[in-house]
Amino acid sequence: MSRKNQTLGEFIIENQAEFQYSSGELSRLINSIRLAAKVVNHEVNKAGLVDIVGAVGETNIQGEDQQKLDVMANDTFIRTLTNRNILCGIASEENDDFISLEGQNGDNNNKYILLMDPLDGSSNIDVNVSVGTIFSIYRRVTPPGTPVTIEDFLQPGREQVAAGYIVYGTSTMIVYTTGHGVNGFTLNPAIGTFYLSHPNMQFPEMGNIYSVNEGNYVHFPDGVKKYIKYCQEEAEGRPYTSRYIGSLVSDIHRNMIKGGIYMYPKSSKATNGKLRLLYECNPMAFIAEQAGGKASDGYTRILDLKPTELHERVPFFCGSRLMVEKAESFMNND
Ligand code: AHM
Ligand code: MG
Repeated sequence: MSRKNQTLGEFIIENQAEFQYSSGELSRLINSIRLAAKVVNHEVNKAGLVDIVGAVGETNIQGEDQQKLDVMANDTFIRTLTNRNILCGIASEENDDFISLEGQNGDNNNKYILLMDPLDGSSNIDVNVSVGTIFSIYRRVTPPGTPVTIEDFLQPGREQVAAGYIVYGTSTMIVYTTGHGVNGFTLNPAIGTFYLSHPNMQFPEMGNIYSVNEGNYVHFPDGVKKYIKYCQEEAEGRPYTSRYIGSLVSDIHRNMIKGGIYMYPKSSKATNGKLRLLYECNPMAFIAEQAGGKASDGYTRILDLKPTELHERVPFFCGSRLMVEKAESFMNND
């Protein structure tokens, strides 16, 4: 249930009943993500001051070492989540391996694991363009009381219990799902509070935006080339509008609000595309489906893929259902 002026904190408490088996851990987890998001938001907002306070690797006027923002975001999320003792494991796009957390008294009794891309699109920071954080939460599959193993992290995306993203944009938003629809909260920076601004977000079934790095066109498979040409033809409401920020979170966020398709296909240069299944595609696919959209690798539902390694990449087509289906039909007929 949502109501006017509802804060994220109130929303979490009022909707806790929807978390099956919940003993409040998932609520505490979302609360911790909210806290880390505010810290990262504060740092990202200062990024333009780098010439004044000192560049990465230098010491600033307060005598603090400047950290790269993606490293800072990674550290902030890991520290905030570890300190609150609600997870048994974390995997991050920034770390080679997963981290096993012991929990209180070293008992390994926590049941959730989290995977994240702490600062996606970070090459956009230097030019003042939106970046984001993406997270994905699962229940562990190995027995409680033992250290987590790789099996806990290599679950198909359909097993996610929650997923979300934070967009550090013209305003900062948290958008997340626990499998009961998608809700978006906007930060009021003056008081540091997220308010429910986008209840029950829905991907329009059809849209007129296509988002893809067309610079890679010559390297794309024929089906993708044909679909791009289809988007550009003059017929039945086409040509569509091309919009590509190069920040996955922002591109998907815009398309979810306006209607559109995001594509990062495989190419002759990158045979599995670029995006990471566990940190980027699965959480975005869960959100897209919860909002009535669709996500696939061009042939197979993203959430049905069985991951084989932590940092695996997959081609990604995500957005308005009818647009993704159309792109798939071009791939299948090729
Ligand atoms: P990153 O995790 O290294 O930031 O890369 C992911 C980003 C996405 O946000 C974005 O959609 C894509 O890379 C853009 O890649 P490209 O510049 O190849 O179009
Ligand atoms: Mg990324």
